[in-house]
This record gives sequence, structure tokens and C-alpha cells, in this order.
Amino acid sequence: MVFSSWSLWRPQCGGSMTDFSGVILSPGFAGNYQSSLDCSWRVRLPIGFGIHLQFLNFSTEPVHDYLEVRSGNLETGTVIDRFSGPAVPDALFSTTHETTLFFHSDYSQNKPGFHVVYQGEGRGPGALCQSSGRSIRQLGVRLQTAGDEE
Ligand SMILES: [Ca+2]
Repeated sequence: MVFSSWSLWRPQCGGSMTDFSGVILSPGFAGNYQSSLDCSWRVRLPIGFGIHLQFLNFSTEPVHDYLEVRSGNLETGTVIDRFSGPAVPDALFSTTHETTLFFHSDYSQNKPGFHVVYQGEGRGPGALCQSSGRSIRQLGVRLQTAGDEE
């Protein structure tokens, strides 16, 4: 029993999560991660939910090893932020219902890596209306600008 729950929680290189809360650990945490890793963890929640990310531990080789937080999936998502070095990043909120964490390490100098917890949070119908209202306004401005140029 103890052995099976340990293997369940053993840090892995990447994963796919749909739970409303969870833990993301660099491979081998709290020992050092390995060299030459490219791991991605994807969190998918229902539309209308974002996730809070909280960094409990963070340490990578500066510049060469880094953790990226991307909105959407690995292929088409945009990078929200990239973290590297010894400083523990501040908590952040990803507003998209799908968020990907991507970790890269190069060929040398490994560190303990990271321990991140996430928690889903509904943005509510008010938040959704607000963001669509903003895109309509932006569209209006673009149309107006295009008209002025003609
Ligand atoms: Ca390295």
C-alpha cells in the first residue's frame, strides 16, 4: 500500500491533469533533476476556470534551465512567464482553462528544481462578460482606425 502510493506520487517528467488542485514536481525532487530534460505538464479544467500557481520551492541553473508557464497547450500556447535561477517566483494566476508548464534542462549543472501547487478557480460569468466586452471595444477601435486610414 505504501509502495503503490509512493509510485503514484513519484515526480515524473510531465503529465496531464484535470483535477481542480494538484502538485507539480520536477523529476527527482527534492533531489536534483536530471540533465537534458524537456517535460511538460498540462492542466485542463472546464472553460471558465483559471488556475492559481504557487511556488513552494524553486531552484534551477540560471538561464540554461528554466520553467515556462504557458496559456493553452504546448504547441500553440503563449508564454505567460519564464522562471530560472535561485529565486522562488511569486504566485501567479493563469486565466485560461488550459495551462501548460514546460521545463527544460541542458547538459550540465543540475539543481533541485521546483515544487508547485495549483488550485482551480472559477472566473465567474461577470469576469467572462468583462473580457468579451473588452475585445469588442478593441475591435471597434481597430475598425475605426482602418476607416480613418482610407
Ligand atoms: Ca543545467
